[in-house]
Amino acid sequence: MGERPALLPQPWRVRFADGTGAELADGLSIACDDAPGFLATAHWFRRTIEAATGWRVEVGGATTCATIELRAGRVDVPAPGPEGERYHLRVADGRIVVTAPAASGAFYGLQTVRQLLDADWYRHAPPGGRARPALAVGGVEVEDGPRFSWRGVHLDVSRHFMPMPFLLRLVDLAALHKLNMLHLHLTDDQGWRVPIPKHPRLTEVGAWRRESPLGHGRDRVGDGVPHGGFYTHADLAELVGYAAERHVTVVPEVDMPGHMVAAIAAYPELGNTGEEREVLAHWGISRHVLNLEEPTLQFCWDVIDEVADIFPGGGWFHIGGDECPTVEWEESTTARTLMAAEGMTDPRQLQGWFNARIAEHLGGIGRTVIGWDEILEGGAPEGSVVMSWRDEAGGVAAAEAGHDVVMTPQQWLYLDWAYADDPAEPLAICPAISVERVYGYDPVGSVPPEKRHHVLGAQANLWTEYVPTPEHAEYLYFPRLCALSEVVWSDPDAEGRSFGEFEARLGRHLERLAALGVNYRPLSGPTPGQSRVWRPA
Ligand code: TNX
Repeated sequence: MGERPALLPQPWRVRFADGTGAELADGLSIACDDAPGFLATAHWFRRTIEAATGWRVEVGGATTCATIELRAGRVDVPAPGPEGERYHLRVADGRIVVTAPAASGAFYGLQTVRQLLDADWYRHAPPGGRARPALAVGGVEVEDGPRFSWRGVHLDVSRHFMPMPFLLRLVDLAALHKLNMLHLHLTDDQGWRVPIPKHPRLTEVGAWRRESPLGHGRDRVGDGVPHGGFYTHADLAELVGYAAERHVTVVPEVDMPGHMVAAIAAYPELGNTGEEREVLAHWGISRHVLNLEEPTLQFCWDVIDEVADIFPGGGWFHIGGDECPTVEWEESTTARTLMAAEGMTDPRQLQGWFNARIAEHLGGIGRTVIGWDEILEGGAPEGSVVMSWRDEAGGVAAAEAGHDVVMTPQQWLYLDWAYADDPAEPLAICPAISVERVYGYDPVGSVPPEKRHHVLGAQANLWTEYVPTPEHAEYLYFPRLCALSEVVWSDPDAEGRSFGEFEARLGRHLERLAALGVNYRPLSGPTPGQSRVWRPA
């Protein structure tokens, strides 16, 4: 018997048995209960295994002679997250049986089965194209389920456009860590990435910028290289479908009323001055924001309708709301008139007014508003979900006020920060968040016990000002995302839980990421190629 498989995220209950539990071989069959989504999940697994082994795998209805069985059924485990995502897995007596109340649980059970196999089974073809030999799988029993319902990863595709294959790969990588939310930041000052047929200049003009900062943004040196891109509706529909097959919900964000310079560049009438502007070619917070006139609200509603159509998004719609300076409003007659008419005393209240109008529209199309914690300042719309990014205080205040909360505090979960305050790390927005720091984060730690039910979960965010390529995004995500998966999935009070124990498992889990060709940061630090600093061995 070799080493026990390193399961990650750590399941709530695991009992390894001695000896072989089952053997997988060519002609493997998967029997599947007739419950919603189970068959699709079985076929996802079949495709993965066929690609890695060169075997023929059959999927059929319930039978007694299949090696793998997917059964619909109740699972008892004290994990507080959604029951449907739980699973029970038993490898014994020549069979692998996954029982789950819903297809998402069956999917997670099968992700755990993959972790019982060799790391090489994460590859896309068997060695040399010859079918793999049979594989003995050790006996094991797992009872598992999530700690939180929101287990998120975020990607900013505005600051740097990320090609479709990377988005699909990110879904796969998230799902293998049992993460279930992909938050896409689709618009910002530096680029608009989703076509809106009623307003074609958003992508014709807004998707492209003249250049990007070279080196750190504060140095104000441009690289002279045009950058941009956008997804088509067919691309985004593919992403949504691909994600759904892997039980990942894609939540779209259209950031408003600040972070809108790309839209204002396309349509200057959306701004407060009517001046022509270019899509921003530097980073930071722009003072140029949307005006508060009715046609501009109508524009936002058009965008929301179109984006909501593409992304069912589990019913959520992220309206951004962060970093919106009020200087232009203070100088605008329309905004000042509005303040007077509404009896407002502070220009911050204008953003609350704007949010309320937007939330009313989203409510009308059956969507729940999510916003960054700044939306609390003008009075967050009732029923909105708050993403607490500046620190945890916004999340605590939101929970106190009865809002649901997703914790994404930058001091723990901003993966655009460097791993270490070390010149060998590649250029990053700032230092430093280690794998250990992410692992040590507790999403409810700062929330009073009687308000903790408002915490839906946590999410790691990747802003891409300093992330020009998918390879670099992978470097920043992994292995910190592995640590996040354990924060949002596993039992925080498990016996023997420690960073040392996690790190040992992580070391072996990285073999899986290596088989997938992920450009992760080794635990010992960046390779010379990753750090872009020559350090002779
Ligand atoms: C703040 S987090 C922002 C982003 C930047 C990020 C850089 C948030 C809601 N707004 O626009 O990209 O800092 O870390």
